[in-house]
Amino acid sequence: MEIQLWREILEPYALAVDEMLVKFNHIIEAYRKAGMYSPIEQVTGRVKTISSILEKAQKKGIKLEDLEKSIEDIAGIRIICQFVDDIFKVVDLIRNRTDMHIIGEKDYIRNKKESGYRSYHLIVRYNVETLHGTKEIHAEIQIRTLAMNFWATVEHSLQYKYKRNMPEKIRTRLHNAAEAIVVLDDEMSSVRGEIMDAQNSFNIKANIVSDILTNIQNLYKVANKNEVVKIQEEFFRIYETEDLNKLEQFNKDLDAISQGYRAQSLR
Ligand code: 0O2
Repeated sequence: MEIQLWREILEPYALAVDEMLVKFNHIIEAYRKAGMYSPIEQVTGRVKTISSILEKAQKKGIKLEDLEKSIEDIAGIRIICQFVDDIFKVVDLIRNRTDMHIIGEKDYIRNKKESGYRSYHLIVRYNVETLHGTKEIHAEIQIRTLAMNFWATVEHSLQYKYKRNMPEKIRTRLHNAAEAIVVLDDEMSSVRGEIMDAQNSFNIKANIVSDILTNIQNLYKVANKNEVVKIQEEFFRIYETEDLNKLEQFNKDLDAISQGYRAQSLR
């Protein structure tokens, strides 16, 4: 097949990956802006390379004309979570969306693969708008924890290095490492509450500080400079106490002062 034709075939998949990345990143941002813990830690995406598509087609005996129908991971999204529970939250989140329809599911978390690989896979139907109209494509979404991703990345590189001849010693080590990853994920889940509390208060504090700084910046335009400098000094003093409640109260007081100035300017 000509390179130009490949480009045309892959274009809608690239568009789908770009769009889905924007959507998943927006979910992360929305959670964080609301001062909430995001079940999605990070998201990446890729379009399968032509050589990788051809390799898979050859391995599975897929005809060239059936490529798009039979290879479901030409568009691939990888969602990384901190904890195993988050993976199932993300699956539900995707299940409830109207722009991605799940048509296939593989739970390699509860049923890990022979290799030790763990991850949750979804195949979704997704529509993209092209110059020639709406095109329905399939995309694979892999959802896994940071620890599972670490294992899969290392194992994938070793698979690539040894092709089908991975030495038994390395295979055994990878199996042992996969077991260790299960223990690590379990341990992290058991301290999840502690970790999430710390991360939540970090996000809440970041949002309050950002509000306070915007308020102070706006006050510079309307209030007496000396008064604003005093407010700023008071802010630094409270900030250093690391007391979230005091910071929250200070933010409310500052809102009231700002509203007062706004009311004055309308008179
Ligand atoms: P790439 O290079 O990541 O795109 P199968 O017939 O079982 O071999 P199938 O039917 O395509 O594969 O589906 P499966 O098993 O869900 O695998 C799809 C993708 O999951 C793979 O894509 C890998 O990305 C990942 N994966 C599956 N098994 C393993 C594994 O043992 N180790 C690692 N590191 N990744 C795995 P590709 O196209 O094989 O590879």
